[in-house]
Parts: sequence; C-alpha cells; structure tokens
Amino acid sequence: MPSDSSYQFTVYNHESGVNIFKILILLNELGLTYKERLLDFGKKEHKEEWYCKMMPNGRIPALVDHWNDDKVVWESNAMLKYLCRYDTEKRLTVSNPELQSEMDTWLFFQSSHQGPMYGQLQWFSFYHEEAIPSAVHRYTAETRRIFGVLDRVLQDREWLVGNKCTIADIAFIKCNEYAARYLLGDNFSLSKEFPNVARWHSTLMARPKVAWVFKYKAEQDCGRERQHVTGETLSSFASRATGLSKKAILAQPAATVNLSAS
Ligand SMILES: N[C@@H](CCC(=O)N[C@@H](CS)C(=O)NCC(=O)O)C(=O)O
Repeated sequence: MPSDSSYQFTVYNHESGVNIFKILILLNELGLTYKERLLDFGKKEHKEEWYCKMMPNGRIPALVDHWNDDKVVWESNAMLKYLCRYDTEKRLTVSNPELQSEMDTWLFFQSSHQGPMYGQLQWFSFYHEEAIPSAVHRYTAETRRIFGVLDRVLQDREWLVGNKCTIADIAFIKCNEYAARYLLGDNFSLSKEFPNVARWHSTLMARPKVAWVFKYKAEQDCGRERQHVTGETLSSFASRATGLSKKAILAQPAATVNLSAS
C-alpha cells in the first residue's frame, strides 16, 4: 500500500558502514528515492528496542519500504535482491532461473566468505584489544584465498554472471576496495597479484553511480564527530593507534582509488 511519504525508502546506516555501499549503489543505479538515517553507535542506538524490533540482529544496514506497507528488509544481500523487484528492465539482475541460481551463489559466497573473512581481518588488525598475530595470519590467508577464487573465475569472463554487471558484482565492491587499500598491507598490489580482480574492480569503480557513492561517503557529514564501527570517535581512536591502525583512521572517509595504477 503506498504511503504518503515523498521518498520510498528509509535506509538505516552508520558513517563507517561497509555493507551499505552496495545498497546505496543499487538505489542510485535504479534511481529509487530514499532518506538515510545515521545511527549513533556511541550511544548504542542500534541496540535500542525500537531498532531491534525492526532489525533483530541490531546491526546496520536495514531498509524500510514505505511504499510497500513499511516492509523491513535487512542483511545487505537480501536487500539487494529485494530492490531488484523495482529493476523492471532487469538492468542489474537476470531473469533466467539458471542464471538466478548463479547470482545467488555469488551473493551467498560474498556474505558467507568475503564479508566475514575480510571483516575479521579488519577486526583483528585494528580493533581487537590484544594483538593476536595468529588470527591476523589466518584471516590474511583467507582474504588472499578469496581474492584468488575471484581471480580464477574472472580469468575468462568479464562479469560474475550472465555477461553483464549484476548485483552479484556490486556486492563485492566495497570489501575489495577496503582490503586492497588497507587490509593486506603497504606492499600489496591488487593488479600484480590478482590482475583479473583488479580489472573487474576498476571497471566497477568507474561506473558513475559507484563513483558518486564513494565520493558521497567520503564527504558524509553526520553532524557529529565520525565514529568507528565500535562507536569510538575518530580522535580518541587516533590518539592511541599506531602503524596500520593509524592508516585505517585515514581510511575512514572512503577515498576512491585508482587500482590499475597500484
Ligand atoms: N551480514 C550483514 C553484516 C552486518 C554488519 O556486520 N554490520 C556491521 C557494520 S558493517 C554493524 O552493524 N556492526 C555494529 C555492531 O556489531 O554492533 C550484512 O551484510 O548486512
């Protein structure tokens, strides 16, 4: 049932959000209308009852579709799939059931492998209270392994599914960008180690709406000091961080990067 809201979606987000990139990219690619609501992790707003009633996992992102009875959708790849119902020309999705199954496979691979492994590497590299080298080693190896899986598949094809850019490709962009820039260290070169991923990633980053979202997120003014995903402010994190962690602080406003030059 259409509500009288002038925009279709409310997107619940945080300034440090990684999974939100794919959602903002798809909303902008499809020209859908939305308003963002930035939660205050410092105040643990994402754990409050009103939010957890809607989003039981108490995390971001989440989406409310005001033009469909305020339907709530969460888990970023489920959100991508939900939004595809509004992609009436199938610009970024596929209709053939075999291809749909392939698309689902990549979406599940992204959310069960890429997201968690890269996420744990970020956690143990920057946020964990004690240094645990074996955990960093384990998740570094997993991150490289996942890049390797993608690189092998992209050796003889331009896109993951159906010879066109789909939500399967979009789902991987932000984690790959962050991992290539920060997680694997200063000497890591995506184009040297995983040239097929680098080519695919550069093509994705060059899409105008993708570039727009990265620029928007870099400039996002949340009206308060930027927070890390832990809720800690940027300046308090900066005062105690060293080495790679210090670089991660600079990474917070997500800058675009020319990976083909690296
Ligand atoms: N699998 C989920 C991951 C959601 C997630 O881990 N969100 C993080 C930020 S990217 C979060 O809300 N962290 C805050 C917390 O754990 O309290 C998705 O893809 O949406």
